[in-house]
Amino acid sequence: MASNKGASLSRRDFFKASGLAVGGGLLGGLAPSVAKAAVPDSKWESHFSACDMCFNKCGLVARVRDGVVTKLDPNPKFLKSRGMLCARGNAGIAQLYDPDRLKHPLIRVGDRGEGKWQRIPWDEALDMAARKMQEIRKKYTPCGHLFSAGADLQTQFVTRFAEVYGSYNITSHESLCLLSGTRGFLDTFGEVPFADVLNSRYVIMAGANRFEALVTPDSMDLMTAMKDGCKLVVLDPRFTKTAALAHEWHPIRPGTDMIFMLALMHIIIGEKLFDPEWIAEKTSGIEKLTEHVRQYTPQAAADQCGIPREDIVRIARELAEAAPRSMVYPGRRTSDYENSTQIRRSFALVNALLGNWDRPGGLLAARQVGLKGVPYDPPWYDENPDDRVDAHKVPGMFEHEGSFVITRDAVLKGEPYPIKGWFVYKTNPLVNAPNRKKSIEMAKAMEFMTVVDITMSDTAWMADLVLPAPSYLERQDPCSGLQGSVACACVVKRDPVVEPLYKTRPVFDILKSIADRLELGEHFDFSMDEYRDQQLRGLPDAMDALDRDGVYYNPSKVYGIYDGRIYKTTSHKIELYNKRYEQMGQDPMPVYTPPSSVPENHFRLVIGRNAYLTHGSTCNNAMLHELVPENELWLHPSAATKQGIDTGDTVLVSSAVGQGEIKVRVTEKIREDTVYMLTGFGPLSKGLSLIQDSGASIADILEDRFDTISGNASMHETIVSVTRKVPA
Ligand SMILES: Nc1nc2c(c(=O)[nH]1)N[C@H]1C(S)=C(S)[C@@H](COP(=O)(O)OP(=O)(O)OC[C@H]3O[C@@H](n4cnc5c(=O)[nH]c(N)nc54)[C@H](O)[C@@H]3O)O[C@H]1N2
Ligand SMILES: Nc1nc2c(c(=O)[nH]1)N[C@H]1C(S)=C(S)[C@@H](COP(=O)(O)OP(=O)(O)OC[C@H]3O[C@@H](n4cnc5c(=O)[nH]c(N)nc54)[C@H](O)[C@@H]3O)O[C@H]1N2
Ligand code: SF4
Ligand SMILES: [Mo]
Repeated sequence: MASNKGASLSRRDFFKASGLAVGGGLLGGLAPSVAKAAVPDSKWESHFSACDMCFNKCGLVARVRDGVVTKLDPNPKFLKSRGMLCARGNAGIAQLYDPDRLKHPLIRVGDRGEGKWQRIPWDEALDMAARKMQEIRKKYTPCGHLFSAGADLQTQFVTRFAEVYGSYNITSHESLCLLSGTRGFLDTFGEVPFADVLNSRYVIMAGANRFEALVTPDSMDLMTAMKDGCKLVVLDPRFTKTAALAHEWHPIRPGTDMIFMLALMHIIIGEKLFDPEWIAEKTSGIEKLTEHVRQYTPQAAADQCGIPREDIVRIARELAEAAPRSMVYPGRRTSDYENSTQIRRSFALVNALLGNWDRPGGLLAARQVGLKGVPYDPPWYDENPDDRVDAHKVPGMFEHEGSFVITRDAVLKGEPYPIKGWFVYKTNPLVNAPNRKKSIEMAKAMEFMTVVDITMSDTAWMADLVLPAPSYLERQDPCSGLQGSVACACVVKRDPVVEPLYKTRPVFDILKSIADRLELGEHFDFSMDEYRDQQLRGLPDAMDALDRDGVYYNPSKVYGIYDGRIYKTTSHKIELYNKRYEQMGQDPMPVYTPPSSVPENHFRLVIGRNAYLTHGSTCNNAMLHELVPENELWLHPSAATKQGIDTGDTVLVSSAVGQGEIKVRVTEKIREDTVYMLTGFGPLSKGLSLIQDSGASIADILEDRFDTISGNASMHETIVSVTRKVPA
């Protein structure tokens, strides 16, 4: 069945060739302690690690007494997070010692989703997972098995496993997060930029919330820059914490950011506020852009987005005056509209026009981190279909990320081919993908579903086999390269700071064991230490630095990376006009179409972050639960008065796909035509004890639309009605 196409060096040879012995234990020894505190009983230890309460991976020092983690402190040498550990980072202790953690492998014994489980030994669990994967591969081809993984240092092993098993069907959290933004910037600059917030003099932040949705170092750098005189202008239909600290807040009509950006360009070009030499040298398409933005007058934009014409003109002039130390902040999550790629491309174009690129205070090119990939040669499977199950539905999908919502539709239809197995690691689509009804049906369509998690998430709740993983404070991870604008291009590693509390297994160990059972063991024939040595093979000083400081910095170039270099675009320049889009039948420059209108007594439902929670994965954390015990629906006073709704009332929120009952918070912090609620509450799972019967699940209500270029989910396209529930 499988032939080793193109494999010239086996995995074992690869590690041998590099002079590394194979055969070390799966888990290496405990991290060397960084400092033994001078207390007489010497039972205190401090260990470096990297926070895993969100993707930022802030450097930390764990204070351990008698084998118990008592405190997590920021690592002062970790420049990317500017020596910060946020509320969630501090609450990592409550994740480690959470009584709701999974402690044994569990097999479903009742109906799917009924919650009847039986403990089974690890060997039996792994035998079963391997047997079922083999059955599915035989019956439906290797592509008949889907693999989904969230943001994590071990995610690369899920991808590696999926590929050697033979499936192209791999989805990540990214198609629920940022891929439309990635597309828009990539197709302008040829890469996805970082933002030099620290050195900026003027920042327009639209559709992002850096003082609650923490991204390091941008969140801290923005505060520092503002103290140094940087102006912050926020466009958000909600009065977020970022809006509260900004110089200006404009409650923009949702879905109209593109026309605002086009009007900025109208003024910048009309008033010749750009540097013609820079534009001529670095960009292509200025004539076409000039012609294109003529129609987008400040008045036309004001009529659409609700921001006064004079403000649009003034902001354009101020932004241009501060250029190139200014920016339209690129944002992070862009899973909002069906035309999000084009919306974000309009952000990219304003920056390109002003030359806010590759220079202090603007957008920055990627730096050299220096970490090496560890290559592998997956076998070839002749019986496989030609492509991913979600292929050819949108023109700009990322091959390696796919689209979760398109994949789910394909699974439900069984077209173009059936998918009957699902392996899920550290991601929770039953909470974080819109239209939960479909996710439930998707789980039900599976012949076998395995979930590797630390708690009984809603996704685990729907599985056949649930495998308990160690938390980040108990496990060894590969190294990871991180970038954060000027702050750093650095490498971190993670080692256990305490012995694992339960008989958990990291996903690396799980996949290695399954690979052995499927006679694919040669592709996992290495220990984590050996893997890390391979990653660090170009950085001879890195391991010492990691042991000494908890972080390794690559002193690479920050600015002027593109001096004398061509851009990775079709024209080899920054593309104001995108020829490839023209060839694909897409608009080569963003064309504004108004968002769907919101009927009377209806609202647009938007999503967004709270500084105390990470998506749906920390609502049940004991420390954070005290801060945010349930979710509420934000509703403007005028809308509330119309329907006789008060703060604390329970309402029914209904969309075209589902509904939920939730308490209301009447607040002026939101536009009259918009409502908002947090994700992660109203769980299906009975294994999350603190949030049982708390709040509603927004995944039940959100429609599952997607960006028509990238296939990224579009989660601000849902219109809802809100009606007061009369107490029985
Ligand atoms: N309604 C709504 N939907 C959203 C968003 C939103 O704001 N609102 N945001 C979107 C965005 S930007 C993103 S990135 C995605 C994120 O979506 P997900 O990738 O689903 O992110 P999390 O909710 O953090 O889920 C992580 C899962 O990993 C588990 N986990 C945590 N630590 C570990 C560990 O150490 N090991 C293992 N094995 N498991 C672990 C958690 O218990 C949880 O089940 O959601 C998207 N969807
Ligand atoms: N505390 C915390 N920090 C996090 C995370 C977390 O879960 N918790 N998650 C991390 C992840 S994975 C991500 S992707 C990032 C996300 O970082 P961001 O993208 O900055 O975060 P969001 O909270 O999604 O912010 C989107 C904002 O857009 C607003 N908005 C809605 N519609 C419109 C519109 O049409 N126009 C404009 N201008 N604004 C609109 C929303 O009200 C919201 O405040 O945060 C990261 N940091
Ligand atoms: S931002 Fe907070 S939760 Fe995220 S990695 Fe840093 S400390 Fe941890
Ligand atoms: Mo995200």
